Amino acid sequence: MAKQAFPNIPKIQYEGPGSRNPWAFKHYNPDELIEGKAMKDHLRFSVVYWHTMCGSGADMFGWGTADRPWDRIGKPGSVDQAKRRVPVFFEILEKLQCPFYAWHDRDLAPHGKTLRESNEYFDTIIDLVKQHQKATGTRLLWGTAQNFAHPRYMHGAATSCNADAFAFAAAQVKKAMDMTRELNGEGYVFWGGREGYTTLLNTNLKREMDHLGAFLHMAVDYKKKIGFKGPFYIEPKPKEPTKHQYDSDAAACLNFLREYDLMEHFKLNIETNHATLAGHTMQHELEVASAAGALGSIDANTGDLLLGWDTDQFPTDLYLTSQCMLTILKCGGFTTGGTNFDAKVRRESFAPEDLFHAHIAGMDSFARGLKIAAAIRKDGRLAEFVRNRYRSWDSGIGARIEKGTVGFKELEAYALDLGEVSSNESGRQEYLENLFNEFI
Ligand code: XUL
Ligand code: CO
Repeated sequence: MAKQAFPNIPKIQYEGPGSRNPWAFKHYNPDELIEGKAMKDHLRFSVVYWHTMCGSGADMFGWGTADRPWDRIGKPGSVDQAKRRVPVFFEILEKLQCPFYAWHDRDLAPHGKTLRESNEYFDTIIDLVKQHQKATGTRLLWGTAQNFAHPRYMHGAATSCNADAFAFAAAQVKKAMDMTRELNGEGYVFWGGREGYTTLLNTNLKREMDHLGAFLHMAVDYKKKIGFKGPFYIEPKPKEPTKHQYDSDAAACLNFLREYDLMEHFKLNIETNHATLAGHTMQHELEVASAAGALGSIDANTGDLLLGWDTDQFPTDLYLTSQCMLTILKCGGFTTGGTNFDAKVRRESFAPEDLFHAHIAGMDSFARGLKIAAAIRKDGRLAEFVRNRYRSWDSGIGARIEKGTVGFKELEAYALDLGEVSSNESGRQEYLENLFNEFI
């Protein structure tokens, strides 16, 4: 395939930490073994189509700034423009040595005037994407339907007060699932951008949540019908665009899935900026998902804590990436999921090559995070500290509580003879923070 969008950018190769070449990885060495597994299989990097190909740099106060030479010709929002973007995207994937990517239906192909027309546009671009997947050996990490941008979803999609909007959203998800299967996608994501409310004065919360539950059950039924084997993921986010989203954080999603008997069909796709909007750290959200056996995939980005909205920045903080990788390694690593850069270059980083700088930075930061996390695990002091901290549960009264062989009556008798709880030890937070720093 013709590769002309970035003629001056070579395939990005690993050159090691001493390299000063901006077009090289300093830490991401795809085949290097970490804990006996290649880095590329640990990290399973993925580029998103929406920010990378469709991001214009516009914000609520200003127009787009992004310079994208391949978008300069032809009509904006046309199928021709959508076609021109496909080879550019796959050139980026290949040059970054990025094995996966992700899309929304409507960022690959434009909205048509009718659903039929939209589906035709989508089919056309999927055909092209399929050829490029084959030619480059890249794979689809997940597909999803964009059920939040169009005015028809002003009141929500699956949770709209208008049943026609629900039906339209169902038709869109059905088609997006068909196309995900067509491209051998590894998974399928649900992010409920408009599934929530802005005021409770006009909202029947229970009815909306019931509708969302019914919608997801229909998706499960359809998945079985078409024989799609990959997992479904829910992506928690508390707000923006809505004031409150029903999938607000990992715990709320897990509760929703249990309440509507959907737990076995879904895992979570955890995004850093969404975690911080929910008032949590990314590691908290990962630990919550992991504890429920539901950690599926991550949207790797970061927010700006001073701004407080979903800035979707590329993740370059080594504490963040090390903490993520520590939890991910602890729970056995990704299976179908991956490290998906749901991130966009800054409005000021408008040049085409910034797309490469940004992804190289994210990939190197996660590669370092992986190496740091593996070194902390090999050292063993952190895990040993935590294990030791809970040793009172390994024998004696602790073991009996965990086994469920004692109740309040027995515990009262035990406590009456105890005198006082005199065995507490320091939690040593500062010591552990410094220990973590040894590896950064
Ligand atoms: C929005 C967001 C979405 C989902 C997919 O904040 O993260 O792009 O990842 O719909
Ligand atoms: Co996301």
